[in-house]
Amino acid sequence: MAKPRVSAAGGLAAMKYVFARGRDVGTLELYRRLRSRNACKTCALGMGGQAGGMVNEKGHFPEVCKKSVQAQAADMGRVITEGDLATHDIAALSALTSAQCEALGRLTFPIICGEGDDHYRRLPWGQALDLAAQAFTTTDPQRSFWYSSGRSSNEAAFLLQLVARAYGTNNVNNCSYYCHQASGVALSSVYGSGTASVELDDLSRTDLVVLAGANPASNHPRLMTQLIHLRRRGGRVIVINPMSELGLRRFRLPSDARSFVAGSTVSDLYLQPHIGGDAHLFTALLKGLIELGAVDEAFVGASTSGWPELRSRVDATDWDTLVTGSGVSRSDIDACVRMIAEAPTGIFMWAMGLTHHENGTDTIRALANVALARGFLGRPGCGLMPIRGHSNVQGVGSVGVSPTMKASFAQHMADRYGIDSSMPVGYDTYAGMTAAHDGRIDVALMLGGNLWGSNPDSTWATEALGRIGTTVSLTTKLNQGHFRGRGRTSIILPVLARDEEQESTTQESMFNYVRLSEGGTPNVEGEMRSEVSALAGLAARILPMDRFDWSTLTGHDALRKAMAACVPGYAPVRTIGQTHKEFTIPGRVMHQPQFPTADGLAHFHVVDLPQPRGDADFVLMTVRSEGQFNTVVYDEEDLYRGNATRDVVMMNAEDAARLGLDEGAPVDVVSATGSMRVKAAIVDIRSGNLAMYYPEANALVDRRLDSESLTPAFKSVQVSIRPA
Ligand SMILES: Nc1nc2c(c(=O)[nH]1)N[C@H]1C(S)=C(S)[C@@H](COP(=O)(O)OP(=O)(O)OC[C@H]3O[C@@H](n4cnc5c(=O)[nH]c(N)nc54)[C@H](O)[C@@H]3O)O[C@H]1N2
Ligand SMILES: Nc1nc2c(c(=O)[nH]1)N[C@H]1C(S)=C(S)[C@@H](COP(=O)(O)OP(=O)(O)OC[C@H]3O[C@@H](n4cnc5c(=O)[nH]c(N)nc54)[C@H](O)[C@@H]3O)O[C@H]1N2
Ligand SMILES: [Mo]
Repeated sequence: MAKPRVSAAGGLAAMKYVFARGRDVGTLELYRRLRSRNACKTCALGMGGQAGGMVNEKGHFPEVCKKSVQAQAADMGRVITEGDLATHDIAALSALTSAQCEALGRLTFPIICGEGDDHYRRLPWGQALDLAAQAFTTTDPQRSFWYSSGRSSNEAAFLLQLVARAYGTNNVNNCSYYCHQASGVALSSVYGSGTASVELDDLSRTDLVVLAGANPASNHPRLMTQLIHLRRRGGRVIVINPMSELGLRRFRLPSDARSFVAGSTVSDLYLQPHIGGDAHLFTALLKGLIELGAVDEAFVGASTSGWPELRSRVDATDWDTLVTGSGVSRSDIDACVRMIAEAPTGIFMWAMGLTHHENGTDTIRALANVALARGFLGRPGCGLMPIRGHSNVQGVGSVGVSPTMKASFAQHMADRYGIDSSMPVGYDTYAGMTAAHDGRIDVALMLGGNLWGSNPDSTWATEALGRIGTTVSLTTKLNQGHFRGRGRTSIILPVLARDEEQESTTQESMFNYVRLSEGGTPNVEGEMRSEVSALAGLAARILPMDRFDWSTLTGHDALRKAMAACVPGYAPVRTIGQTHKEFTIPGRVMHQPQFPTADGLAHFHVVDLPQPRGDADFVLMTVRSEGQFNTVVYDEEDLYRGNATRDVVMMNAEDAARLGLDEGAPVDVVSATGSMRVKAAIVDIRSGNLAMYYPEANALVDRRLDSESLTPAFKSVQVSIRPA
């Protein structure tokens, strides 16, 4: 069995890491940057902003995690030189691992690799923008594709979608299609808004947290403070996860002496369903609550619709189906039902473990059904909370980087900028990739991100991106996608991170809180420009000047005025640059049983359960380690799962014994899409289920999508294991 080097997550190992990175880049400088008034770069929990770095929305200090230190240190230090590019041809760069790409350092000048060239070379900004613009002006806008990751500012994201639409296409989308889109679709159908119904304060009042399909000990470490404080107040935490994650059992809070020394217990009950067994499990919990008489009939009667239909479906579903389908024993289900029934208030939260499935949207509806049946909505301390990924992924979506526009937003775009509201609906992320694979994309603009590493079926992704005429990337650093997922011509423009920008920027947290980042200066010298300035440079070259004077939109204040006028709920952003007053977007936090649906009610949904698992030997999920941020790998080791390297397949001890495999034995993992030779790593995971690391394992992930959210099923790949 793989033995983690630590007995609890967080704690000293995390602190040591902070000091080691400090030694690399200068401890004082690192601390100064972490404390600067900028929203934290990593997850969407939303630290920093005007209260200063390492401070949360409630003003609590210090809130720092290993992730923010990694991300911060990574933007400081080494730079890529022209010599590096001359000595490494594309073949050599393509052979680099993610960690090696990251170690190359910051990109500080524009570069290009033309059709047929075998090297990237430096070129001046003016020429880079001219060449990029030429790719846009010589094709039909419908043959272009615009993508944004979730780390960019609201100002840049708003400008990106405006430029794309003024140019003539709705082909604008962001990484949420591969992330929390299922949550947005499901929540809109439940309560008429696609984001969390809670604010940070609700977490400090609730009696119960149900945490499903998420590993915040690695991915949202600041959330651990809330869970541990909840338990100290006498509340309870239920974890639903096929894998026993060390940090969801025991965690040491670096900011709390007692927890730091002794470690804190995180969960009261830990259920390990099959991968994809959640819809069965939530239905079982609902059936149990009904049988126990624990349904909040008053809330259900007055504030919801759809209960009678759902109830008869649940009554008609037998316990055997639910127990077998979920993989959780009846006694565990009963214990969980009792805990949910005993709690006066509760918050249900989840992440990719629920969204990355073909029935992702329905699984979240099944979760919402349980919360609604207990009346855990429309009251303080209650609600539904998708644990968002990137630090500004929610803002990027709010300000319009999406292939469809809300009616009022579209009206503003038409009135102010003359944007044609009859343009066809644009490509979502996967549709854009498919169009590229079919040879229907001539030019793509990427504001951050790594589409190559994030897509399923890496061979297909390489082909798709390689068929694009010109790819234009705006980035802080180079990643594998810039080498293995390039257009025939690829142009890369170096940009500033949010804490290096001359002008302030805004971001939106998962609690619907809009923050102001005041910017700063870069720690490395170079020609990097702000994201807005790079986009504006492109806009000036491709947009018709007769319809609107686009040059008035290059300043962040001007963009904030435009956002205040166009984006629902963003009015206060108009003056945030002067007042520094951060704000919660009105109408999203739900403390009254009155919901933004047409009938004002919250809606139950009858959920069809997925078919029993096929005859594949195993189901594989692809997950993150605590040493990476998405496709960017910082450390080979996964401290919390006890893996020294990433080329492993994590499996249950009984499964390994049945296959005659010891820890470290070489195996081939084979799917319909590909095969990888890795080593067996024995962990505590539900038998019949496997885990491997993203992004490497995208070589195995097939291209099945959830038909409602259009998100790939990154966490349910059918595979077999062959001893090598
Ligand atoms: N350090 C760090 N922080 C990050 C990121 C990062 O890469 N590194 N990425 C950011 C982004 S963009 C995102 S979206 C989030 C991702 O945050 P998470 O969603 O927490 O990350 P994952 O590792 O993809 O998967 C989380 C958990 O889902 C469980 N799981 C998998 N399949 C199932 C299932 O079928 N059912 C259930 N119940 N559980 C399942 C896995 O065992 C794993 O513990 O984190 C954000 N924060
Ligand atoms: N198999 C599998 N695939 C997955 C997932 C999975 O769990 N399993 N998870 C999915 C999820 S949840 C997500 S969100 C996607 C992630 O998809 P993306 O968001 O496309 O990928 P990232 O790896 O987050 O992008 C990192 C890159 O962004 C750039 N960058 C960093 N900071 C900045 C900045 O300040 N400005 C600019 N302009 N660029 C910057 C750098 O080039 C960096 O290398 O992947 C998805 N793919
Ligand atoms: Mo994500």
